[in-house]
Amino acid sequence: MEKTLVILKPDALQRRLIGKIISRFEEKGLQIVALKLLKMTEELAKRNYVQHEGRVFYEPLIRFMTSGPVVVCVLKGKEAVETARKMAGFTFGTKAEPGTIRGDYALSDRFNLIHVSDSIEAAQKEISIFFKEKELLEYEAVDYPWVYDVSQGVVV
Ligand code: FUP
Repeated sequence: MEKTLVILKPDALQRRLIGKIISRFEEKGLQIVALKLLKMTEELAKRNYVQHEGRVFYEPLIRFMTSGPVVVCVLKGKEAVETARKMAGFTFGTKAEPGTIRGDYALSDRFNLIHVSDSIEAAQKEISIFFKEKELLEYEAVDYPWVYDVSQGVVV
C-alpha cells in the first residue's frame, strides 16, 4: 500500500484546524501510520522545499514553515499520494475547489494549511526527512475489510 507525507502547516495549528483536517483523511479511510508535532528547523524546511530554491516565494515560504509548530504525518492506503493530493486541492486558496481542504478553509496563496507529497518518489523522500523507518507503525486497521473489498484476495 502506498504511503504519503502530509504536513499541517503553522496556520492550521494556529487556526485550530488540525482535528478537522486529520478527520477528513481518517474518514476517507486512509490509515495514519506516523504522526508528530514539531517545530520545523530552517534545515528541515529547506530540505522539504528544495525544488523551489531561488523562486521569489522561497524565502517567505521557509519563514512561514518555521514560524510555529507543524504536524507531520504519514498516511497509508490505496493510491494514497494522489488521493491526499486531491483532498488538499489547488495550491492557492481562492482557486481551490470547494470540498477540498484548501477550498474549504484557505484564501491565501501561501497560508494554505497543508503540504502533501506530489509523487510517489517525493513521498518516499519526504517521509524519510521526518521519520525513521521504525517510526512508521505497521498495525491492523479493524475496518480494513470494510474500506476495501478484499474478499477475492485482491484489494478493490
Ligand atoms: P503545492 O504542491 O500545492 O503545495 O504547491 P507548490 O509545491 O507549487 O508550492 C509550495 C508552497 O509554496 C505552496 F504551498 C505555497 C507556496 N507558494 C507561494 O507562497 N507562492 C506561490 O506563488 C506558489 C507557492
